[in-house]
Amino acid sequence: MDRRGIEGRGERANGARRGGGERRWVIRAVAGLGALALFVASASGQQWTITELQHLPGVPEAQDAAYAVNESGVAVGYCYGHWAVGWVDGLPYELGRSHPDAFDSPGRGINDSGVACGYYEAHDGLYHAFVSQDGVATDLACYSGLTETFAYGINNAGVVVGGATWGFTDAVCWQGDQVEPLYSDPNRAVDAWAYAISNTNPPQIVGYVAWWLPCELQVRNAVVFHGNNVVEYLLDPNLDSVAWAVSDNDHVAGQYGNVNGVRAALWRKVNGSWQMTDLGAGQASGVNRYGQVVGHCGTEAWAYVRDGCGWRALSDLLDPNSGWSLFWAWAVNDKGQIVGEGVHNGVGRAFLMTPAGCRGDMNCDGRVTFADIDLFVAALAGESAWGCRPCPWIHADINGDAAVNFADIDPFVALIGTTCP
Ligand SMILES: [Ca+2]
Ligand SMILES: [Ca+2]
Repeated sequence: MDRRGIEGRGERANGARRGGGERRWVIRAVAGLGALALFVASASGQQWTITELQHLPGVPEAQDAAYAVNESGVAVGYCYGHWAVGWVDGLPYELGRSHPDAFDSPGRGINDSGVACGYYEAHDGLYHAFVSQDGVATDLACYSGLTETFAYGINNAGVVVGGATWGFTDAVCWQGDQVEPLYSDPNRAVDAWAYAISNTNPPQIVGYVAWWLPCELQVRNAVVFHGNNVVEYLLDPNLDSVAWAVSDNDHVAGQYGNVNGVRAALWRKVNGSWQMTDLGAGQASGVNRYGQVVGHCGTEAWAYVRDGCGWRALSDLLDPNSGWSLFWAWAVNDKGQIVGEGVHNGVGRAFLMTPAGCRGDMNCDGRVTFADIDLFVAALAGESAWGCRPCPWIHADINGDAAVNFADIDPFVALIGTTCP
């Protein structure tokens, strides 16, 4: 069975204020630097680059997809019908094969050490979860009564999350050769899936639990798993919702359903409770620590990259003559790199998109200079005041807390004169 059908896998400056004296000082400091900026020529213009992730040689042509990307820009995914692949600098490699006749295998997660996870279908028709390291894949354990396993996410500690299923599904977590249920309903009335795990300590694990209703209807509830069948709901349990991704600072992305259909959702934990932002029609599959979200709407990849332009087609960020149609954006790393799937010059290909600029580079020219000061000051007025500009407002979040405020001023000043990595 092809499981792809069931997967998917704004914040203003927060108003925090320092003491009056210190506040006056930082305003004077930045205003003084701003005056200097008048004498410096500025360059601007967000330039996203898109890289085709090459098809594995010798594999029949079909749709390729990249599902995950780590902080080094190494992606993992799928060449339809084939063993799982990864890409380094756009060049493909096989993730390693734990079963000689395995086929139809997506790589679903990769950590910053390059350890990947995914699953494959064997010729007995059953799916098996695996991890792959240094070209060697190993099957993940299963427990009694369950015959199929699916691995979706792996963190930097090597903890893998996913589902184990046989007619019903338990959300599970693997550590080394141990497997533990995160949520397992003894009455088998609830299905649970875990899709993503953060690098925090303790890790945040997100997914959904779903109750079967009469007439084979199922209502899913986006949750954070705390183990031992304890879950934290992200939304009113009467609304269908799924959490597909989690960042390392309490951002969760997913979807929910209301009378207007399926909506992309971004949750953020604020003062101990989860607050949801409705991004618009569609589904969100990936999120990073800056609250940038990627996913799809209809037949197009969409994204919310915090440039003040809202949730919109990812193709808007590309040269219209790129030759690409983008279907689905699956993941975004903390550098803002986005992976997904689309069609390039008529063939189904996976892609990696890389934004120009970096933190502190407010005009996206690749350097942090005096020319960025006025724009940084403008960003301090908040995301809505920033408006829709070619370079993300979130570049002014220098300390990486997903807010832009006075706490970012000193680290911004320290970056002046540097070049983006
Ligand atoms: Ca700049
Ligand atoms: Ca910040």
